Amino acid sequence: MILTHADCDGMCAGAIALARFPGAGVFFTKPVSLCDDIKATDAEKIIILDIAVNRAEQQKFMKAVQEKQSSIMYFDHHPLQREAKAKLSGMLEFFAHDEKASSSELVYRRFQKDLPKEMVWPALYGAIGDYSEDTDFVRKQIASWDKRTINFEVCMISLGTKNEQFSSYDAKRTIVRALASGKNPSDIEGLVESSTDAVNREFDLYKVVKKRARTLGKIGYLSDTPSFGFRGPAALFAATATGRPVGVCVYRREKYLDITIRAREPNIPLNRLAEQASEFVKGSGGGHESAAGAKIPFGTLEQFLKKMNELMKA
Ligand SMILES: [Mn+2]
Repeated sequence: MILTHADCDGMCAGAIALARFPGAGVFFTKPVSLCDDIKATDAEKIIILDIAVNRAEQQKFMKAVQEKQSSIMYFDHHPLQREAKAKLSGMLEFFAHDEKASSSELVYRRFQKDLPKEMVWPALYGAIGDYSEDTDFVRKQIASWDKRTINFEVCMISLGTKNEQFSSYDAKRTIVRALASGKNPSDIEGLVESSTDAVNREFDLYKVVKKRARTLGKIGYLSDTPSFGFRGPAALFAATATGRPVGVCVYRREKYLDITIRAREPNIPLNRLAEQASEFVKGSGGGHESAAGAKIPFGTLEQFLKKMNELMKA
């Protein structure tokens, strides 16, 4: 059984694992449901891909792994403390963790010798789709192919799945199976049209952000993001439209504010900002250095943004 993340890197990593174990089932999960899904999975071998283990869930995760009879392989690149990393290496059948590389790269490198060499394409798609292409592996591999073609195919996955037609787990499983069978993303019926549509909607979103974005210190922000599906670009556009280094977009959920954070400049550790600023307003947050998010209580946005500014000065 393959338990993977439903984003571009997760789908591509899933496809590579599926190509290696064609009989496997593919199940999409998230950090919050990973432990329960491990417990509920009845399989000889479980491969976990691209799912972070949040600090709060670590004990539970280790317990779930230890209690499971199945052999478990785990490939991930989300931030993890050194002690947890050492402990996990001791209890898993195989554990690959590298914050610099994508999960697709990590799983491809592990199974490479048992796969056709074209299976490196999904590894490249996953890496580029996850902004993790700055590795020796990707640089070396991409030199063997037409970079523009690879980038085109990445966009079919990352943009094509932004539309409703391809955003369900079932539709994403179809993509994983197609990639595992050696098809290209552009071979999948409807995916090219879906990507084109997503691009058009993204440009429309930019127009909205340009009109509505406000600023607080070094942050450009949009407090009423119209669609949750485009939150990464919306956050980035909020920075771009206001000429600020950091952009934030806020999406109103039923019980909390969903915050997405992006930056236009390098070396701003967004995950640290998200974690500390959200803790300050009794929320939670984290992510990658260049792409982070948080959940905060209603009415705390201004405090949250002020704290982020404060942390950036420090
Ligand atoms: Mn990933």
